[in-house]
Amino acid sequence: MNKIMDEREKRTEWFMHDRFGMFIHWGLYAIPGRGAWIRSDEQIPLEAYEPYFEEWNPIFYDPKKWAKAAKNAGMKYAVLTTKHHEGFCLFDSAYTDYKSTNTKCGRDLVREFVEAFRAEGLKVGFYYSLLDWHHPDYPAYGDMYHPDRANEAYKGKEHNFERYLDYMHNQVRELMTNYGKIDILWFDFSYEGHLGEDWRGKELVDMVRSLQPDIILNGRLEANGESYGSVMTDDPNIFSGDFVCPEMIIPPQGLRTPSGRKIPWEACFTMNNEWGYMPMDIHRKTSTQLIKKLVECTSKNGNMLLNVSPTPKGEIPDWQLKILEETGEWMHENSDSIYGCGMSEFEKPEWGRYTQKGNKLYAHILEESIGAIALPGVKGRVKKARRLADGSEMLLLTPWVAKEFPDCEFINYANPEWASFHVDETR
Ligand code: FHN
Repeated sequence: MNKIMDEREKRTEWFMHDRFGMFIHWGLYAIPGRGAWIRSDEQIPLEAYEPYFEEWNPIFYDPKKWAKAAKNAGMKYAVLTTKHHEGFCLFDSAYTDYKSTNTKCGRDLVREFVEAFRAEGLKVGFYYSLLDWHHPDYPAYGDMYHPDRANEAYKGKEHNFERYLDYMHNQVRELMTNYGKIDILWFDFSYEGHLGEDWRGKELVDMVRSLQPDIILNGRLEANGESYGSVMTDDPNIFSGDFVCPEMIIPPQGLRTPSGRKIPWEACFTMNNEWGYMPMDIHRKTSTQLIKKLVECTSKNGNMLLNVSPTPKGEIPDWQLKILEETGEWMHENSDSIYGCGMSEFEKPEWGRYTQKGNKLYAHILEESIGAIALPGVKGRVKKARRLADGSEMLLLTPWVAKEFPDCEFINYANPEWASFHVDETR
């Protein structure tokens, strides 16, 4: 018995059912349009970054449109960057002037996000950056990530990290208090010298859980570049979080503790290898590629958080809306094989992946099939097979080779296109 793991399992039940969420990276960095890390990558001094704050005015921001796009894509929850590393707050914080309500738009963008996504029945999550490249008490000179890490003007500059932690804790308290029920708190990120208790992590988690008892936390109060932290053990600590959040990678198999307990996880992905808005990007993925990754996450008991990067004017780029629309078309026919599904008891087939929910086995054919396909280890356990897209029957067959492979069922599948079907293995 482990109280933290037992409570974690209960809290994440909905999360591990819903499987698919929208990540939204939005901030001043959308204006330069060269990525969320632009201030650090180009070591842009604060005074040179300031014009973006003066200019910020997302006149087309309509989160109701975002929420509809997410819902129609089959997404069940959404996580918005309330504050990314640049320190600009998309919410009306009493602790800073560096916030959206002090820009030309004068709007609490987080509040509108929460209202719009809740109205569409989606759960809402807040991403909150532990790093803050704007706050004067966050260490700058020599910090491995800070834009002013080599700026001589910051050499020997006094900072009071405890005062920064007070600021950070106060903002998290605002986010947990002023916006109603929040379902996910997505901290980002920890690194050498800044992890766990360095953030006053226990105090922070105790505060969050007292204000939002059902909220689920990712593990990045503790996880750093090398390790996911104690969440991977049978003795997770107070700031290990409720789920592991691998980034731009899917674990080789499902995650379990050494004693075999499932560890909830969610892999986050961009659509184009960049988190922030980029008008001229080239690495765009296709909806088919992304759907296959959603299937893979589900087949390994994990979730997929798929990122969109709105423009400075507040719109999700058309090409990203198209991907969401195509994903929604697939989910319209196949979501039974995702929601509430997880890893199958059967070994992964060579031609694709299985997801399973109770006695329903979902076969996702990811390779072009030109004839029958074999389902190893399933012999005698299949009652019927139906295409998910239209409910039509897929015939079990016994090709002449069958007797050589007694543990296989075979299904006639000569359609050289990718599809999913389910088989009832009720015997
Ligand atoms: O530095 C951030 C990055 O910009 C982005 O927010 C990702 C999302 O998981 N997290 C950090 C990099 O690990």
